Amino acid sequence: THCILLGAPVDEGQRRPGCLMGPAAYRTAGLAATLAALGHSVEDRGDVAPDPIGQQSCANPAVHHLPETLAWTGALRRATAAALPHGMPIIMGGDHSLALGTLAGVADHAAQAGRAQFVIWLDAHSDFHTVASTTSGNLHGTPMAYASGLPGFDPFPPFPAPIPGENICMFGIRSVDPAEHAAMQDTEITVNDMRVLDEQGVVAPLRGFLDRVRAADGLLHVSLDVDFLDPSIAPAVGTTVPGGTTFREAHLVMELLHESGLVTSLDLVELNPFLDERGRTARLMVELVGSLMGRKVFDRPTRSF
Ligand code: DIR
Ligand code: MN
Ligand code: MN
Ligand code: MN
Repeated sequence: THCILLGAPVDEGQRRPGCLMGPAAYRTAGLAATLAALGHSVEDRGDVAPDPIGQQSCANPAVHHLPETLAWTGALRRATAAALPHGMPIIMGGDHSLALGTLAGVADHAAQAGRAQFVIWLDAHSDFHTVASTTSGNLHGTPMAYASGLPGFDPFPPFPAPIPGENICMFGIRSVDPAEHAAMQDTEITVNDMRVLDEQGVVAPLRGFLDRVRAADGLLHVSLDVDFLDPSIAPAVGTTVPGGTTFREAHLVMELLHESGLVTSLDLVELNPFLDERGRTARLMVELVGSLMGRKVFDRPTRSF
């Protein structure tokens, strides 16, 4: 695979400064070398620059950094869409508001290529607020609602081709606000919350979804939030939530995604290196990308789900 690294030093979607250091931490932790060692070609396109900051506003007084977020959204949308015809974009965040742009960029490419868009959202949070519904005002909590075409995103360009709920699968969920919960009731999104993973493990819930991606010959975007992981193994995130996935659960998700051969783009989000302990979270995230891109102890035949 030709891996295209895009730095997205986005910090404005939440309130704990430090996610802007994420791209540097991934480079320091050896992301490019890890991919190269697995036989991939790697192209680091550097950090994306946001568009000029405008003057947009919205009715919800809680919302902060709206013009900055719109500026990132436009630039990351174009950077993602531009990379996809040439390889697999790996977006090194940056907080999760960057997915407003990357999901829109994948949608642009999907429309161009005439293929359906699928998303696996690996996160403690559903990120299903709208600009109108968010009570924290942190726009990192909104990208899944944007990509689903919900109203309440007035200052944003309409999402190019809203993703049907059947094409979205969430994993690791354990923190959902009331407004998000209500909005998700009206969708067909598959929510594999931690209760589901406790009972069924990761293999069965993944299998059904990957079957659908393959049958549709879809593009599969993976969005990996650091807080998908348990805080005991991944402390470098502003919004830790106890009860997350273990080291092996997370690696197994990545290994199964690799064996599926279906993943076409990847976000790495919410790493806050200022909160890390001697780089351990950055290194774990790089190791997880290694598993997603083919590292294994013993070869197994490519799994057809
Ligand atoms: C909470 C926390 N639902 C909010 N969200 C996120 O602020 O909207 N933390 N995404 O990562
Ligand atoms: Mn998130
Ligand atoms: Mn999260
Ligand atoms: Mn967060």
